[in-house]
Amino acid sequence: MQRPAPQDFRRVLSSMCTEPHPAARDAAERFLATNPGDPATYRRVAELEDRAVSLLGEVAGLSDPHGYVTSGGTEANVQAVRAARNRARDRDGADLSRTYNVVAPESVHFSVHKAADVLGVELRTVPVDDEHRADADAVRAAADGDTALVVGVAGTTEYGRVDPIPALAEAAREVGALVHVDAAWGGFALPFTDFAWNFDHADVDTMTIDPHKLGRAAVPAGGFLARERETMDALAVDTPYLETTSQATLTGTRSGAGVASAAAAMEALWPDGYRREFESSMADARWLARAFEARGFDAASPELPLVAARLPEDLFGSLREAGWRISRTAGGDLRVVCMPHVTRETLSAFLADLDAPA
Ligand code: 0PR
Repeated sequence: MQRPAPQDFRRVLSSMCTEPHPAARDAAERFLATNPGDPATYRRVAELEDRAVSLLGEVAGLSDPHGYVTSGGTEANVQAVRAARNRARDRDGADLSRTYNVVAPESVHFSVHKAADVLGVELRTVPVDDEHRADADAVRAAADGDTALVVGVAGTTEYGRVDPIPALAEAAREVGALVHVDAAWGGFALPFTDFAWNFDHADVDTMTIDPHKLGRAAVPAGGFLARERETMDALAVDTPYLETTSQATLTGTRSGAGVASAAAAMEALWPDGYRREFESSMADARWLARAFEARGFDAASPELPLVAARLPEDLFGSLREAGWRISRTAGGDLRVVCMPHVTRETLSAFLADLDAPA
């Protein structure tokens, strides 16, 4: 029987996954059967996780980071909401009848909706401005004494926008809430920009930053970072029969492949490799946005390597039929995510299909 093969990445234009770096692929294969959920037994992978967290801290401007390699951005966002709710409860005397809320821009990833659902907190989403960025005044107006967490996105899923993190952090502090930055996708590009987004730039408590997106690790490898030890303590449960006696992760058995590949990818690429990839993807994104504009399609000027453009419905459909793996924003714009596998050659072929008379 023929061995099944995955699809290749050549026509994948709207995904946040990409080809893992060769060192990350190799590490994933070697550590396939290890479980960082039991760090005392699987010590080698536990050491790699410490290294991965320390490198994630470097990327995110945090010199003494706490955190772990999650199954993805969803788990990291769930944990951020969970930690904030638990810390608010501890502060307020563990009143389980009180409903806390999370304030976030409407551009927040749907994983935060899942988090609110499973954790029994109220999610208050507020409108974004004309540039698809969080409006700090709207966040301030929605926050109150029951706000456990304010979320900002650094690299939004649909438009690649960066929210005003320092202003959001100020709004959070006014009501005593914690601050979470979702840099799941943007985190490995933002160090090479002038945006204020990280732990060093603002009073940020927790962050999602995913090696399995722009970090070029194998799936599954998300990242959860916390400034304070207390945040991890707020997530920990007792694990009496393991060699280690508590666990702060959401999943139990975890992928050693993800952890090892995250460490390997960052060892190989931080910072120069990521910088080169960012510069080339950013140049491609700007080039593509201009190409859309030249054809009369509105395209927002990219801030990170993601281009959103207004394409007619039938054209979008025929490009999909031509085999392009493309998706749209909720507002109907085509989104092209310039991941490392998306080359100028690929984009030229895409434009050639777009120009071809139907
Ligand atoms: N936060 C942000 C800002 C995200 O963009 C995403 C995922 C997440 C959190 C959740 O991360 P996980 O999917 O790792 O749990 N954004 C992509 C999206 O929803 C995920 C994706 C990736 C979708 C590859 C399709 C795909 O082919 O579009």
